[in-house]
Amino acid sequence: MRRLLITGAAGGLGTILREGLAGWADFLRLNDREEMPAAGPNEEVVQGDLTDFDLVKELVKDVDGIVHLGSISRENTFENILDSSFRGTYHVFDAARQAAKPRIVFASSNHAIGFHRREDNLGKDAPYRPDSIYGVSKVYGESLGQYYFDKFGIESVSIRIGSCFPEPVDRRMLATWLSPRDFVEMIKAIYSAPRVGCSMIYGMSDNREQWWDNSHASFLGWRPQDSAERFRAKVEAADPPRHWDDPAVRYHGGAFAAVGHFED
Ligand code: NAI
Ligand code: 15L
Repeated sequence: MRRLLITGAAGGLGTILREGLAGWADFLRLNDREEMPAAGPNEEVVQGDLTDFDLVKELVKDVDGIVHLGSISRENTFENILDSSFRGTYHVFDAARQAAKPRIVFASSNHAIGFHRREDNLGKDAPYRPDSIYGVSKVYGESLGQYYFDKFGIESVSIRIGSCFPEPVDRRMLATWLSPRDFVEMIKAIYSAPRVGCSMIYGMSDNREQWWDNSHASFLGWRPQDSAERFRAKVEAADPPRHWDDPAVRYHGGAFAAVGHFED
């Protein structure tokens, strides 16, 4: 399973995967609506929008897997999220159905469960509690994965990514941080596993503070190697503590849960 399509390849995570999977993947097809660096060996770069279904059908041809990162990656207007996330994600799953049913990784988010309180540790059966329209779009993407598995047998893994950046930059990320290295290794594990069915895994490193339980996903054989702990002193010095009942501290989703409706 080493011929992969990566959508959203010009973005932060797309860039991490492009570098991290080079040499491991046999072939990477890279899509984004923004410009991307030119193709290297065993790469193909295709600029275009996921709202174009004909384009998406071309993109999924001849691949074993799709890492679907392409979407607006934070709260935005409903119209923008409708096009980029709802429409684009449907196109990816349905094009996969019409092709050879490649295994799909869906970049979900902690904001699908962002309105749970931080004292509550969440496992695989935690009810959805989206903290934004963006979070609702991730609930929808996870549901598409379930539907396309139940009806058509398309395997997928939804990763509820915490905060995947070079390093944690605030106190919340001491719990939610997923190191780029752990993310790359997670993707390799997903495409190396003999079967994944329709699964969900939380995307966080081996941080001291843990809000999410990944024991149900141990079959993937993925073990995070990094921890946010080595950044604690730096983060705490830069980010003063807030009251525990501040909504940005009370909920898993942090600021996404604390702010009002984007379009007001
Ligand atoms: P990003 O904003 O850096 O990259 C997203 C890319 O998707 C952009 O390059 C954008 O041009 C592209 N894109 C958006 N709509 C598109 C469309 N209709 N057609 C083609 N390309 C489109 O975001 P980042 O951080 O790389 O995140 C990637 C994915 O992971 C997103 O789906 C995001 O929601 C998800 N995620 C990321 C987290 C993180 O910590 N970085 C946390 C949770 C989820
Ligand atoms: C996300 O879903 C966003 O894509 C990312 O930019 C961060 O805000 C992340 O969640 C987070 O919760 O830190």
